[in-house]
Amino acid sequence: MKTQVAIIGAGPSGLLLGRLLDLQGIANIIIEAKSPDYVLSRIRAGVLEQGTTDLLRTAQVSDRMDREGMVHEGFALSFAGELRRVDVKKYSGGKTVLVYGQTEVTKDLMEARTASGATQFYNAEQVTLHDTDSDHPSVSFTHQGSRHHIHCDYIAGCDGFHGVSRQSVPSDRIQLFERVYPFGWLGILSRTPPVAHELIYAHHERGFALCSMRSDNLSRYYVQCSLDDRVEDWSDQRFWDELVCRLPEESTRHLVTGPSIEKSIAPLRSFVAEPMQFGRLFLVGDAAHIVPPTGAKGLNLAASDVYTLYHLLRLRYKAGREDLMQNYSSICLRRVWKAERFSWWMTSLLHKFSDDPFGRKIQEAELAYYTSSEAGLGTIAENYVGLPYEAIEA
Ligand code: RFL
Ligand code: PHB
Repeated sequence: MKTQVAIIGAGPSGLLLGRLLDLQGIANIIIEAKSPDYVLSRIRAGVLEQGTTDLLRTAQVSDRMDREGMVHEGFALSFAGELRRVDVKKYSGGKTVLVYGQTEVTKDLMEARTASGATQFYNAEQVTLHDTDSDHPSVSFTHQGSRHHIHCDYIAGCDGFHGVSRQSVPSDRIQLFERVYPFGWLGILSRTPPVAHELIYAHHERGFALCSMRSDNLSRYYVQCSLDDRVEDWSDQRFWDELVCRLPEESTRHLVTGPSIEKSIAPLRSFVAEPMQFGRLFLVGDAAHIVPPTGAKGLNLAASDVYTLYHLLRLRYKAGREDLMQNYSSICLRRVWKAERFSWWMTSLLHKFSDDPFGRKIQEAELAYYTSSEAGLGTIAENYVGLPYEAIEA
């Protein structure tokens, strides 16, 4: 088999890149290790930056998102028993975010890919990358018992943190930067109306909590938990009791509880691989970097990588600008590190790291300072809505 771009992974990065290339007539094949149902069963991000929604519109997969997504103009920070609103729209010069789940984004992209008839292989096994340093790279894999070999011009490694793409780079050519946090997030989804119209990020002496949502009758809540905790340790009742403890009373008055329909624990990690390109292999999204979810940046950062790679490939195929491809890593990394910084900062500000009351008081003072200063609110807002994308020079 032959194609122009082989895409490893059918998460949001791989599907979005594939869709954008399809619309430009740039041939691509997606190779995914899991089944479509498995990919759709992962409940992850919920907040989309304007850059991400604009890109989904360019990809012509935005009809349902624009109908069902909820525009949010702000969110609340709760600390020391108080609730303070961050007017994101006001302090970012008019920008907003859209609450629309990653599962729905993925579903919309999968439907568009299936409708277009573009080639894709799910349940691929033993995916292997070859000759990425040459001008004739290829990918081989086993599908339904047969071995396949795809020859291509470029490989996009969109296969997440545990994927094969980054792991196939020799260790002396890649530098890894990492911080693992000493706690996780326990998340539940419940078919109940959200406790508030906007998200609430809560700092509390018992640990962080987050109230989010997917729709008017679907809530997503998180509490900071120990890395030793297992999902089985957390009955629904224990979860709700803990959430109530960590929220201010004016919020919990409106809390509607109910059975969880999903419950999972995610560890928190900051991670960046440098560079993000190796010959003809380009790492995209979680394959190259991970952020703790506190800043809602993971999926949005994946989208900005896709934006960069898509525009470079378009210039490569439509204008013969092969020379620009070498800029991919440096363009992406400039934005990646700023989002890493914001996610690390939000995580440091809002979580319980120890029993040290001094640390908690400093966090409360920092929250009080940022939420009472125009400059502080501006800093939070401009990062939360997403820093601008770098123009791709033609
Ligand atoms: P994904 O979504 O991990 O998709 C990668 C795809 O590659 C497949 N794959 C392979 N395919 C072929 N061959 C192989 N050898 C392969 N190995 C893996 C996988 O099956 C998968 O389908 O990466 P992508 O597309 O870059 O998208 C990134 C986002 O998914 C990610 O940034 C966010 O979901 C991060 N994240 C969150 N971000 C937020 O903004 N808010 C959140 O609340 C939030 N919660 C989360 C998260 C990530 C989590 N992970 C990774 C454990 C919660 C969790 C649990
Ligand atoms: C979510 O809705 O899952 C969500 C929202 C905001 C975050 C993280 C997760 O910062």
